[in-house]
Amino acid sequence: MDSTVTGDIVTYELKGNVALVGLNRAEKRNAISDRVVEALAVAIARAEREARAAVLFGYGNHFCAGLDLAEHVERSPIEGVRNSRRWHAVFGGIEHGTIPWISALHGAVVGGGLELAASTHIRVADATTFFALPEGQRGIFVGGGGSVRVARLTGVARMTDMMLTGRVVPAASAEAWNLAQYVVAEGEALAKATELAEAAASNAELSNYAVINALPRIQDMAKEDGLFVESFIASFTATSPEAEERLRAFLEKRAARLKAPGA
Ligand code: 1HE
Repeated sequence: MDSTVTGDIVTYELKGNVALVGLNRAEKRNAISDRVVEALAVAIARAEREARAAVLFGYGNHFCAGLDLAEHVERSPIEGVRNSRRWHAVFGGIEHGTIPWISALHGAVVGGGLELAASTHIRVADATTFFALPEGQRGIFVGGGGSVRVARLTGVARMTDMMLTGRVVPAASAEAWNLAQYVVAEGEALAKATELAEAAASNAELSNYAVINALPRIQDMAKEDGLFVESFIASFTATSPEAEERLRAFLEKRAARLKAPGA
């Protein structure tokens, strides 16, 4: 394994062409301090340069306890705005970068931890995972993109319930709530997320870019605008040299065939 650790608070390893990025502050349940945000930004930039897909996970018993509340207590209103905008910029680098991100979730995925997971493209939750938005209990509001990203995943009604009542959503409900696309047995999220990242990494880079950048934007467009944009992206990706080679490989029977699940 080509492996490097860039810092103690966020770890980085390159396994083949998949970057493994770990939140490594287990003694504080991987709470997101300013240092964690900046270390994440470094790891995201490095993954963009070196990898074709990335996995985000947390060390210890929890994926992430959200915003570091100890730091937040000291902030003035304008510092709070700057902090939130920085989270948006860094998490936006995951959501609208050039490579797919898969998060491996376990234990608490709460507050800003859920906002971070929501910026990844695929979420894999193990059986110990629970989701919550305890901002109301702390006297604050989501500030890491949750009102946009979490609300789009769960729907506004479910997010409103989580925020108003402190409802904790267990792994067993994660797929129905659209908080995770996969639910696996305890301890298996990282392996599953890595397997999915390897699959995504084998796609054409331009197709992955279109999926993670065009698909969410098209959802925000009027129907006719979305169809119009889709045609251009379809033509642009299909006429790339990589697409031509992949299409030829299929026609010449050099490409793997799809298999029915379990076959
Ligand atoms: C923290 C944080 C934190 C733990 N900021 N220090 N997030 C929350 O409201 C969730 C708060 N945390 C918890 O509910 C629990 O810690 C957990 C369910 C995640 C884990 O429980 P447990 O029993 O394993 O750990 P613990 O004993 O509660 O915490 C261990 C240590 O981590 C302890 O510090 P210590 O010095 O006493 O050992 C905790 O204080 C510390 N810790 N969570 C700071 N979040 C951009 S807007 C986003 C807004 C939000 O994210 S609001 C939600 C914040």
